[in-house]
Amino acid sequence: MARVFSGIQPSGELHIGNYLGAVQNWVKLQDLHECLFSVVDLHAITQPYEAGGLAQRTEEMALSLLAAGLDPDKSTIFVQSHVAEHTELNWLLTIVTPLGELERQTQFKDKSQRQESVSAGLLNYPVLQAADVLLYKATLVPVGEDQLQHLELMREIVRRWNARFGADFFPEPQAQLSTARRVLGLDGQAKMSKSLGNTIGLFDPPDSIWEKLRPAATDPARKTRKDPGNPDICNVFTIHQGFSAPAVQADVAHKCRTAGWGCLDCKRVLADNMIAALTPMRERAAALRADPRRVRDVLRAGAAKARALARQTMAEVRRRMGLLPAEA
Ligand code: AQP
Repeated sequence: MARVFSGIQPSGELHIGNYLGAVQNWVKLQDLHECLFSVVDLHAITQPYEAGGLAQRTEEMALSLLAAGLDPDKSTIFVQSHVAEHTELNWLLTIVTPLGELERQTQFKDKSQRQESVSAGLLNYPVLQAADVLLYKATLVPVGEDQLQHLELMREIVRRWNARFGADFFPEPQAQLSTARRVLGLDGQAKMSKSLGNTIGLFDPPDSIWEKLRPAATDPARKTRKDPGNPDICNVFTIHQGFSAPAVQADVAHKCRTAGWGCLDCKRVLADNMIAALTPMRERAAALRADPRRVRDVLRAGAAKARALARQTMAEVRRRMGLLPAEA
């Protein structure tokens, strides 16, 4: 049994890109491994944000994860800032992190281009991510494709830290990708992203799902109904792979390649399958909203469990790095 860690930022509503790229996989992994999942609020504040709404967004993200199928009896679910050791380990890992590697990260370059003033926090984002995973000595990190470069850097940080302070103390974590590793936004341009507003929310009602899906970009080479399409480069097909049964996917791919139907026909089938999968989640979210104490209890218990593990790791990290113990 591996130990699994992954996180999600409370930077907006949970969308189908997050779900297909990561959360759907988390739900499966909790039956196979020891899992910790965190709402990473300290990551979310590396982008411009409104302090007034952060606490509510954090709670809403936790609620969304429960509605999507995370089970607190199987997984440890908690808020990153409730376990102070994340920031402590973050600082200690910066010592072995090469500045050049941080500046080379694609996500840093992309996100810093969208901001007028770029903070050191945004540059440091992958080091905090390394701290998240290493604090629990997790070996498996289920993420979308956009996080692979950060995972590579995390492994480099492990190698450097281990070489200097203790051979094999931290395991090298492995990324685990889902089948829908990169869901594009509905415009077919950038990746589907909370902050870009190109999403379908996990709890969108049926008419809104159809409204958003109907004009969504497909294979650009398919200009008319008679042109055959290529499902391998069609974002709508990527979404089919997350919501439609294998036999339906095969049928959809065949009809696309042979121009057996139009993109709108394909989207109707997808909308039906999405609505069938998402309706129970929307209903669970509504039930949780009616009982806010439930989410808070889950987060309190999750933080207590995570803190106990984090403290063990930090005691050893401090010792290996030569810090004077507080009680000495
Ligand atoms: N479009 C996507 N396709 C596949 N996987 C995705 N993920 C995010 N977008 C896609 C995966 O979802 C997990 C949680 O992501 P996150 O909230 O930590 O940060 P993110 O990747 O930056 O997500 P967003 O939606 O793009 O948020 P903002 O706009 O705030 O930056 C990760 O495992 C991610 O790979």
